[in-house]
Amino acid sequence: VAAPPRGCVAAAGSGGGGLTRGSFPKGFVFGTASAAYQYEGAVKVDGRGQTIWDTFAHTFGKITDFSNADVAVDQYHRFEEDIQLMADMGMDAYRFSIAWARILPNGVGQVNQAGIDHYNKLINALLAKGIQPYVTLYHWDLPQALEDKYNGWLDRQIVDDFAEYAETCFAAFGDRVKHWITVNEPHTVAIQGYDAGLQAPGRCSVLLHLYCKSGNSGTEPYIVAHNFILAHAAVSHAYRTKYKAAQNGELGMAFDVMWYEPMSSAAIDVEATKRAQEFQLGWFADPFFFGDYPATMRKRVGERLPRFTAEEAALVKGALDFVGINHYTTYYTRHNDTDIIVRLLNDTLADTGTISLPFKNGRAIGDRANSIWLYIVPRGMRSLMNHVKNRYNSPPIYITENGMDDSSSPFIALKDALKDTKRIKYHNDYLTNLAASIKEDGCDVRGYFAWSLLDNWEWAAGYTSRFGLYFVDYNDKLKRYPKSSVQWFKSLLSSS
Ligand code: PSG
Repeated sequence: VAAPPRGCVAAAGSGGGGLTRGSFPKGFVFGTASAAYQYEGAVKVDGRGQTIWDTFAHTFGKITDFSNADVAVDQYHRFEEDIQLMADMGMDAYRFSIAWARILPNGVGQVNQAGIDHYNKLINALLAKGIQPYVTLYHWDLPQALEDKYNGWLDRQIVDDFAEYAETCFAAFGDRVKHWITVNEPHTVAIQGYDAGLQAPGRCSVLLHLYCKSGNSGTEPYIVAHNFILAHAAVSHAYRTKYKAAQNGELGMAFDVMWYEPMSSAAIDVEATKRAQEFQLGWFADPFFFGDYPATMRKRVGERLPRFTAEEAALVKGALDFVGINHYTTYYTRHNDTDIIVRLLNDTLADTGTISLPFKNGRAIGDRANSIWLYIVPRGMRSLMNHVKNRYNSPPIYITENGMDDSSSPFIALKDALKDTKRIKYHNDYLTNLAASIKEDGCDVRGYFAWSLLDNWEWAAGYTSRFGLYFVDYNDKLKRYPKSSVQWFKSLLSSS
């Protein structure tokens, strides 16, 4: 790996707030984040079963650049080199996901020892460098066998099967893994996988979303959401009754949460803004803290919103040990009268009765990254932390993802791609707001994971988006090069 470029970046701490380790509480954890399907490659190696993302990526027309993640950034084979890259920055932790289909190629039943061996090696190599593993059990790569058998997350059977998989992981890795994230972004899966149909398994109402073969955008997102919540609760119960005494770890979920600001000061827009957040974070977090979905959701979704039995509610409530937050951006929200759209489209967005946009009076809310959805609004981080603190009575929080992407244009020279001053500013400004939420507002935030360690396969955007602190050269053997942000993190993490 080339030496970090010199002279193009100011040292950490020189950005506005003078950020140092000391800006955060003692023991605050810094790490980078990743996901199996976006990183590993080696999809046919060592007995790995097929997943719904293999299927989706290989379906013509689903991925922007017609790519797939068969090779990705080959972390399956290069994890030792990549762990050294983390160590070079002084990172305390690494968030990665386990591919369910490497552990149980058919989703349930026969355990694949080669898969267990792989993650043992990865975990041990991390610990040997003093890097703590934060392990996601489900980052979207469902074994295809379970999709084929009973439509995956649409069927209640998934709750038991996910628990079987999770327990296999606790038994194999729980002596060393103390932080588990059961599910990454259940909300994104519900919306993108079952309402818009833009991600695996690519289901949506056939009538108005012509590119889906089957689905129902008005019911299925709520059903899979319900099963995600029940699955976490089942796993949490199993962990607490069978593993916690010996392993003493913690279980959370990683929620995707944008911040919303009202489009105008009109009461109707302020109300809509609150509602948008209830349909996003509230949908998934309220059941864990209050035992049920937000009342607004019950009112607007009606009988399409599943119910928890008293027994289930008791199991769900209190089942989160920490709240994981994937936060990237902030939008403006206004009321949207959807009577007609509801009848026609009948999907979850229509249910919210809101519309959220990154513009107000033609002006963008902030600078844009490469992804069309990613606008840079650092103050949103602080507002969001305060929202979580106030609504849920100060739970422990980890920022399980935060970051921005650059474009992957082949016309950008390598040396220019490595000068990611915009990314440095992004992390500096979001972290400054995060530090203020802790020190000035009393939010209980325990750690921060930058998305992402390396450039990687960005789902439907394929390789067109570069979220990494390290650049990956897709034309030259996947060589890794530090961007300027690597030096910035290194300075921050070696400060006191
Ligand atoms: C998260 C949040 C938004 C869009 C996509 C994501 N948002 O606010 O509109 S996906 C999330 C995911 C990870 C991705 C990463 C960047 O967990 O796998 O690579 O963020 O999109």
